[in-house]
Amino acid sequence: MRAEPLRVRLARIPSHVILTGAGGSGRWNGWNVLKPAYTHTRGTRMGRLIEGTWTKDDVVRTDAKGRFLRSDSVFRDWVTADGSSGYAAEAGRYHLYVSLACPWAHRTLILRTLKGLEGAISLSVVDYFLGPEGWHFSDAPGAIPDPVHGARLLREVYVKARPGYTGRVTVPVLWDKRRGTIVNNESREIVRMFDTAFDACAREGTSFLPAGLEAEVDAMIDANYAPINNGVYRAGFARSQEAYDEAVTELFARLDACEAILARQRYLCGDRLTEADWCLFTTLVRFDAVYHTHFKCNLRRIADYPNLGNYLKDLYQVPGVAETVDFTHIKGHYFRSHSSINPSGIVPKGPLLDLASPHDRERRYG
Ligand SMILES: N[C@@H](CCC(=O)N[C@@H](CS)C(=O)NCC(=O)O)C(=O)O
Repeated sequence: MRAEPLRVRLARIPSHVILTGAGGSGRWNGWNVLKPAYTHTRGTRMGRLIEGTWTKDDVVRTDAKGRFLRSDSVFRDWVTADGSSGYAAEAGRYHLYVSLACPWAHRTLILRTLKGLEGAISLSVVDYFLGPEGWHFSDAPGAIPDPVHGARLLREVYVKARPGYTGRVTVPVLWDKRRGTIVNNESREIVRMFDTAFDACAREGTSFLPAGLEAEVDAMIDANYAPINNGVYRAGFARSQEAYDEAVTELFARLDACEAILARQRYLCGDRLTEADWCLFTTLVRFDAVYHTHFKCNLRRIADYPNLGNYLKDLYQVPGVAETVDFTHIKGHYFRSHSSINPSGIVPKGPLLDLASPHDRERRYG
């Protein structure tokens, strides 16, 4: 059979199909332009540093099966109470860079607040829009410029720490003003440092790593990481149906498991709030507003789970926490920055959330 002319084939394309280039091969393939954009889109464009130079020619990384791949954080030094690591926990020495949109950075902000470290560890908040230049500072509501370097872009901070740096420019970042470098840019480790190393500078004596429970807390953080915290990204940035299906199935299986744990006890590791709760919280609080629609994690909402839904409110209502949750930054970031997922950039008005309304956790578990 003779192939139809391209003009005829184009005329039959349904209006919801977005035309893009000829796909990744670089060779002309007439049929490629007829595919819906999502089957071969090059994905959300992101920049990164290569040997200290910014490159915009980067996309979300996936494996051969279209599964989202997250890069490991590069700066992994530790602040310790006694300074034996070369980084002593001292008031006024460290600066924290966060985005209010980012669930990883949000963890560190919560620990800084709950430990009462605001006076000891200074703070910058990037603008919520993550564009081709990476994270930037602005005077938008909620953003806090960089008092340490007066940087316009977060990548300047990375290059100051390591002029030949190759890698992603991510938040959170813990900067050492004394040694002039980044100590650490991995949220879970910064959470642990704030929780355990800074007691001499902390206003609050609360610990989120109760003695004897360390292994359980770590195991819980591990168990939730791949299916839930990273799972929403694995679903949202999947580049194949198979990869998406796998991520969503694992995500909801683990949410169901957490629902069962929370049917037995108030918090993930028993009757004490731990780092494991805060590591889960920052994903849960974004879930119904963003991940459910934007990342297609839509088997259920958190509000549909009796225990997880009430637990989310319980954590949100811990004094100081609600003030760290900024839905303008959260929704603005995801819906405006990921142009391959939401090309219009329109930020939805809803859903209406009632995280401040009464919950049943205290009554049930005291
Ligand atoms: N494993 C890191 C992940 C940090 C991360 O990926 N942050 C995102 C924001 S949610 C980021 O800054 N992305 C910018 C980029 O990758 O270019 C952590 O837990 O701190």
